[in-house]
Amino acid sequence: MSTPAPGAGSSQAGPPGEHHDLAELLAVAERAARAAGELVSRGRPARLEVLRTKSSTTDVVTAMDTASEELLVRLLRGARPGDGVLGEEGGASAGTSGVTWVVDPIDGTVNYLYGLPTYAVSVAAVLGDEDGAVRPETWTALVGCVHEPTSGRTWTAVRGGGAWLDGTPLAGPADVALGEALVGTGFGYTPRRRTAQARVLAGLVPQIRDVRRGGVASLDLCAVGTGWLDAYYERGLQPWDHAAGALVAAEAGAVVRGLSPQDRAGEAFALAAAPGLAAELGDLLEGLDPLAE
Ligand code: LIP
Repeated sequence: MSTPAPGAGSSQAGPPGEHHDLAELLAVAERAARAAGELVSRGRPARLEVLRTKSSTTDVVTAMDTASEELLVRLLRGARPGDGVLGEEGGASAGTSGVTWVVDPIDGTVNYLYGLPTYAVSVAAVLGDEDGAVRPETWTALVGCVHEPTSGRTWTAVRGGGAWLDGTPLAGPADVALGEALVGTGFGYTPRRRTAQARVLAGLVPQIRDVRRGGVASLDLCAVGTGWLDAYYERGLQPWDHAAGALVAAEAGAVVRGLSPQDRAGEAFALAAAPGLAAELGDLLEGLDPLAE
């Protein structure tokens, strides 16, 4: 268990009159993420079968994705029965507390399917908006935990309280010039979307240090917060892909936004970097028209 987040004790969060103990939420998130990480790492069968596919034949779901999400839901609802859950494999279930858990049971499913060691369990607690909608564009992220089972590395973050890797505060990304930037990104699951993303990447690569494609959005966002990447961007992320990692990056000092500076990170686009690089990279990406199919 990482060091409790300083300043994460009981504090006013969300709309007036709401009171959520951020330290409690973080402890619940980390316990659940670690338990699910234990399940998927120790329980991975030698022959891992694809249960079904989603947006394309390469967008896979394994039995471990499902088992991990079932465990996460059981632990989170057991600890906080009044909370809602929004999970990659199980859809959504409303709560009464105003808090919703946004979970990715295995982020980096293709890596996990192939036996690659980089994948994560991502758990975030968010407050929905005044209408009760739970959407990245309007939610208030309260706490986040990204756990990488193979290394044991665990990133945590608390709204307004900071971000940590295994209890050590994160220094955040360096504000480097575009030409020196190591930039992470990712690709969707359909040929049409990947063609568009490759076009944008071709326009970007000559102007930056280099690209990294890890296949795990939550870890890419944590890498920005840890200074292991200077920036990360991707189009088409699902809420569970970025809910926790975006809070880690933001609490470590990164700007986390959509394509335009005034846009929130969401499915349309997500970008994370130090302030100066975020502005420079964002301008370059806007010029490459990344939302055109
Ligand atoms: C993955 C993301 C990654 C993206 C992949 C995939 P999944 O999530 O974390 O950034 O590039 O295409 O969407 O599907 O493994 O949960």
